[in-house]
Amino acid sequence: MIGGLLAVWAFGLHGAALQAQSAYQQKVWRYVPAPGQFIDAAMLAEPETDSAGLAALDEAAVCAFLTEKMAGKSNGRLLSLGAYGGYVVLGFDHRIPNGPGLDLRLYGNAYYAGGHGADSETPGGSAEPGIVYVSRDDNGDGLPNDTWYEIDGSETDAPQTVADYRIVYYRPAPLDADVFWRDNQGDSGYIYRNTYHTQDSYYPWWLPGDSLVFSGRRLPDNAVDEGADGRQAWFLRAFDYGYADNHPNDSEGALVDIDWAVDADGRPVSLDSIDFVMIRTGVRQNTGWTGEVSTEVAGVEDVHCLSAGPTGIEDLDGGRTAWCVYPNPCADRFAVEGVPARLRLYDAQGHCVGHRDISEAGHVVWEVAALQPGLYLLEVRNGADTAPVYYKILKK
Ligand SMILES: [Ca+2]
Ligand SMILES: [Ca+2]
Ligand SMILES: [Ca+2]
Repeated sequence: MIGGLLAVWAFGLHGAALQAQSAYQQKVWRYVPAPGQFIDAAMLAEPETDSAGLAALDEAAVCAFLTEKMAGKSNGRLLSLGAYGGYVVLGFDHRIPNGPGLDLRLYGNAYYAGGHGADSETPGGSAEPGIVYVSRDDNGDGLPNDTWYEIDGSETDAPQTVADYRIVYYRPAPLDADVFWRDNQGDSGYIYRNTYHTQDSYYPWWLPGDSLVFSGRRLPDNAVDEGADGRQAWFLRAFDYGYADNHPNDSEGALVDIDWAVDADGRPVSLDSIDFVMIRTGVRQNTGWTGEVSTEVAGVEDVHCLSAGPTGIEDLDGGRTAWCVYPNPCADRFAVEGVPARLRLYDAQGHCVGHRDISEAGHVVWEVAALQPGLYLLEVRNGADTAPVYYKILKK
């Protein structure tokens, strides 16, 4: 019933027309990968797309396709960002609060090798760290054209880190040649083709221009060849914290805190919420036959959204994603975002202690500082005839 209503109730929130709350990204705003072995038409278009269709691709078409695949999911598509610098920008259907503790879970394909788990001295196995940036739609136009703040990860000040790195990749001719690059540190080299990936080009051919320029922080090389007797055996160590595709998806290392955001001078900024997330391959390293280190992104999750996975908060919404209630537990206030609804708050004795409405604005902040600490039940009803859904609210 509610699902049916949601399908027809578009509502305005932060200037965008939305239908339901999702914990996961709803839009791929930008996808600008660097060259790499996984840059492949198979990632960007339906399999039946013919060569004329592939030739006609542009960034807008690619982003529309990826949005369709990735909206509302953490497993819709595994996007490779290519070698150093390649990036993706994701948007959401609601403003993500900087809640208590960690806020964003970053989905990639990192894993630990045997004996190299989170509690070991040397966590890692396959880690391809990507730098995370967050942004708020401060100018209110709904577009990711505002200031980006870097998440200050564990390697920001590492000795090998280069703060002002810049690299240029040149479109190869023919397109199936190795891709030449040159950086601002006096180095140059190639993204080499290998025998495992034989697609037409490793260069993102649909992007305009004869070269691609990326700049930002370059993280230390994290891959070590532990092979012997001429055999390569690459171990990609995980950095401590603060990066994408660095620790496995279900580990704490896959989470970051919006509190870690810093400005261009490295000073902490205080963001109470964000609207956009950007992830960029942070390592520029070639690992022999296994190719370049390239960050993968499958999704970003707002862990405070009650439609999210396990957060330690019981979701009595039955898995429906109509509303987002945060933070929970709360101290002075909580917010509810979602389709228009009638809200009632009940204490543990079943007494109604207040009511509110979510109007077309789609957002209500409920001050609860005066209430006794304890468990409350939030009733949410989005139509006179529909059954209410309930959220447990823990007031601290
Ligand atoms: Ca936080
Ligand atoms: Ca990876
Ligand atoms: Ca904006």
